[in-house]
Parts: sequence; structure tokens; C-alpha cells
Amino acid sequence: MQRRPWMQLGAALMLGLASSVWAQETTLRLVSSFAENGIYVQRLQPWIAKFNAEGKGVLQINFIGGPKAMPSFEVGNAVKTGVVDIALNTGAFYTNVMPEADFLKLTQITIAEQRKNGAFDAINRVWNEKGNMQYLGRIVESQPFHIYTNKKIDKPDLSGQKIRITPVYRDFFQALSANVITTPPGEVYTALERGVVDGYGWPIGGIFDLNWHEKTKFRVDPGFYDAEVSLIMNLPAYKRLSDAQRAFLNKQVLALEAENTFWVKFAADETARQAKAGIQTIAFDAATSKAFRDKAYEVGWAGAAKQSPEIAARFKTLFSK
Ligand code: 173
Repeated sequence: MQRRPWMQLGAALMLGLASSVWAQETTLRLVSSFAENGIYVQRLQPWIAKFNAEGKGVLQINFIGGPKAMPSFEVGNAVKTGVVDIALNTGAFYTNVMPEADFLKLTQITIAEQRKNGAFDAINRVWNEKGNMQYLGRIVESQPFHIYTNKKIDKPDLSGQKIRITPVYRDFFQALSANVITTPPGEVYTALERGVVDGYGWPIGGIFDLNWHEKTKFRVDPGFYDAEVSLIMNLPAYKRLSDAQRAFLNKQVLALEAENTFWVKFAADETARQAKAGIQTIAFDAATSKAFRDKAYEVGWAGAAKQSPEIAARFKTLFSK
């Protein structure tokens, strides 16, 4: 059949239509490793709402749910394999994908500084290569971890105590002679209730979210490390986005990071709320406190170096003050 000019025009129109349909709105599936009623997801919800309002015709997020939708320790692999596009997650929960994920607890500078000094790009090189993931941004900072326990101590010694952990705390708590047991957050309450554990590790904020205050007598000060909670994305899904979609996504993540100042006040508020709930503070003298914190970092970096010497060395320079 002879091709006539109008047919060419028709084909061109159809192609144009097809490509504009193609470049149209994409919906990303997001899951959370942390509970839906917890502070991290509570803060994410309005962000998702704003994202979807501003992203009409460009990019949308479909929040699938928390640990009831997908177990906390399986989320990292789901991002790696593209079962979901984005996750709210912490590195300790996906050491099964790459052990280096847990190193992010050791940062001593803000995410804004990490973006400036090359740490963010260094993280992404590892996350791209080993995790098939894009590290989008960190949405929790200024939340040191603490030991919470029902057995009083008067020095940094957890001998005779069974403590619930994740990889975050393993090396440090074992160095303090604790017996450790790994569980996702969703199992902490029952473990305390049944006396399976005497205590647990958790950041300064959030223990009320799952009612752990009901089963907690003491918090040990000072805190150590910095709780890392971030948005991670399946790398092929990230690469499939158009330039405009990627720019929109990154703009939204930066806007969320800009609100991280929230966490300083939250830490103070939660400290006061714990005291009000009857949780007593166990504090060491200044020298012991310093030695305690120093030991946490020493043990943390030693564990990282053992796991992955080159990456640990690179990160240590970039993460330290
Ligand atoms: O204790 C934990 O479950 C844990 O590792 C963690 C990490 C970041 C934020 C909160 C908890």
C-alpha cells in the first residue's frame, strides 16, 4: 500500500500520544519497616499527601503499609528485587542485603553535611552496586540509641542481662557482656511481657508507640550512635523515571530532610515524657559516660572494619566530625 502524507501524520500523532502517555504519571509503591502508628510513619504520611498533591500527572506514591504488610527484615530485599519501589527503612534491617547498611548508624554529621562532603555519593556508590538501590535521603537524625532495661546497673556492664537487639547494638552490647536476642520492633512488647528479655535497645524517641513504657523501668544514659531511618529505592525503578520525575522526587526528599530539625525537640520531649511515665534514668559520671560513648564507636567501627575493611575506612573519614 502506498503511504500517503496523512498516514504519516496519523502515525506521528499516535507516536506523540504514546510517548506522552508513557511519560505520564508513575505510581511508586512504598512500604515501611516501621509500624504505621509509629512516629516515623506518622511524619511520612503528610509528606506523602503533599507529594501526591504536587505530583499530579508526574509522580505518585502508594503507601502499601508497615510490618503487617511486609515483615520488617524482608523489606530491604523487596527493594533490591523491585517487589516494591521505595521503603522507609533502617540499615540494621537489611544487613541481609548488604552488611554495610548498618554502618549508617555511625554518622556524626548531619545528612545535609553528608551531601556536601561526599558521604552521600559514597553511600550511593555502595548502595547502587551492592544493594541495587538508590539511597534517596535520611529522614531521621539526632536520635541517639539507648539501653532500656528492667534490671538496674551502676556501671556499663550488662552481664546477666538478656537484651533485645538488632545489628545496631550487637557488637557493643556483647562488649558490655549482655546476652543478646535479635527481634524486629513488633516483637519487643511480648518479649518484655513474657520476661524473654530484660531490656532492649531503641532510640531516645518512640518507645510509647508500641506501649513499651508499660514494661520499662530504666533508661541508661548517655545515648550512642544516631538512629538512621531513610528512604531507599529500587535502582532500576529510579533509573526508569524521567528526568522531570527524578527531579521532582529529589526535591520532595530534600524538603523532608529540611524538616529534620524536628528530631532535636522530639528527643527532649520524649526524654521528659519517659520521666513522667516513671522511667528512671541511670546516668554515669562524666568520665564513665565518655568512655561508654567512645567504646560504642570504637566497637562499632571495629565491627564495620571486620565486615568490610575498605568501605569502613572510606566511610569513617566521611562520617566523622
Ligand atoms: O532497635 C531497632 O529496631 C533499630 O535498629 C532501630 C534503628 C533505627 C531506628 C529505630 C530503631
